[in-house]
Amino acid sequence: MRLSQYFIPTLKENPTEAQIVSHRLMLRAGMIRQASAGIYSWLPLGYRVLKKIEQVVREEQDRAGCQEMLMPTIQSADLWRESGRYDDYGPEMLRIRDRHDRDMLFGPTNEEQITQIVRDNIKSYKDMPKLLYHIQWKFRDEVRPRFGVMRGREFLMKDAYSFDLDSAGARRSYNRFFVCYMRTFERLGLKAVPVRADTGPIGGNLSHEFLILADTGESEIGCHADFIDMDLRGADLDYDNEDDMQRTVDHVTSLYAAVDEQRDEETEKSLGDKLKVQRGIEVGHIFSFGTKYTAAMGAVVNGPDGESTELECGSYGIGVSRLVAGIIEASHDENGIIWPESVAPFKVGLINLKANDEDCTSACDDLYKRLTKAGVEVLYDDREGRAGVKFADMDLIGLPWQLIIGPRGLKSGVVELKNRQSSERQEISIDEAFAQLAG
Ligand code: 5CA
Repeated sequence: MRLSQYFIPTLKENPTEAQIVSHRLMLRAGMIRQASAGIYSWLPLGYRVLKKIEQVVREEQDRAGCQEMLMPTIQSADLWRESGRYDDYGPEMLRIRDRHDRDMLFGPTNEEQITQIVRDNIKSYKDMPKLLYHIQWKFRDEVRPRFGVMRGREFLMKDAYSFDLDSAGARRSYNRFFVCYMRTFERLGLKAVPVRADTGPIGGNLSHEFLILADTGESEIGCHADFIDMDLRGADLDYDNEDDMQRTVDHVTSLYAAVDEQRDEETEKSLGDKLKVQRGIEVGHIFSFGTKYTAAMGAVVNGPDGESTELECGSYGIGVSRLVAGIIEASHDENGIIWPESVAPFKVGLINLKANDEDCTSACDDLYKRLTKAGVEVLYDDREGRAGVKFADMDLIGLPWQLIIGPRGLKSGVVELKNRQSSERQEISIDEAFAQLAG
């Protein structure tokens, strides 16, 4: 993509309405614009990141054996009357009436919708278990939408649902998502701490929140220092081995982690210098709630003994749009965003230091074409203008690599490759730069 043609309305000044760094940087880098309170448009750069995160989340759901589908944003109120949540949900639910005077709503979550689908289409124990998910916009009329997409009213969520024949099966599904979440957040370059949690309006008896550590987080957590060093990505986790998974989950949950009023003074004292107290952002939440919805809505299957059996369920959410802000909170410096490579909107920012110099421009154009052809995503700053502005913009946007090409270097056959994260700079030949980035 040529920057001269890209729609990326960057801002030099800090917008006054933004109280936290991710909100400031998302506005300044031209990623989002507010449409109304807690509702945002995603501009091209922001949308690329949103899609990248969505894709990592999707790949890890698929790997865990969960099947993607898509349910609507608008749901019927009658469905929610069946579960009893139409009245319970209160003013957070956006209620709509259609032209036939039927009560509808913009879904804040989809337990009822998926339970209806399973109830109407699965009749036998032989079709169990089922793990299903979708990635869809939600609406919650939050009292205080704030911090940009961190706490929006409209937001993108991955929500998955598990259906099992019995509680042992439900526990296996829960473990599977637990492990899947550890892997997902690791791939996104985040340290996420699983914390035992309240189930709130979703209900149930077993629940964990996943929090990433950031000073601007809305919750205070106390946790064992081992969470900070834990690395599950390299672990050879095998979803087919239930015992392995239970071991992993047991190990992780045996370490102390508690949030806000659930923190325990005595345990924290006993941890000594192993205790980490930090603020956190909730990026995921998993629940096991037994037959709460299936019983209310009559979702049963014929069991092996011919008896009808209520299904045991769980639901598993990840805040996809919140993660865009969460990753920035966890990864930035005074100059701007530092994207982990797995979700960066482009891998490389190619800076032409002298766009009115024919040789320099032809070298840049050439390399841009070669890299693009090799499948490398490049944002090419081909604008005329001052080098300082280009450096500042590129640092603000935060692509993992900057490739800086100027007439002086070219004379001696070198270009500069800068790593945004480490600020390390290398002077190398064009071919070496190409090999490093395309390799
Ligand atoms: N049905 C369950 C799980 S599928 C559920 O709705 N869980 S939740 O309420 O905890 O939401 C799941 C995730 O969505 C949260 O962990 C959070 O990351 C994200 N989320 C919730 N509310 C908002 C919001 N107002 N803005 C942005 N993200 C949100």
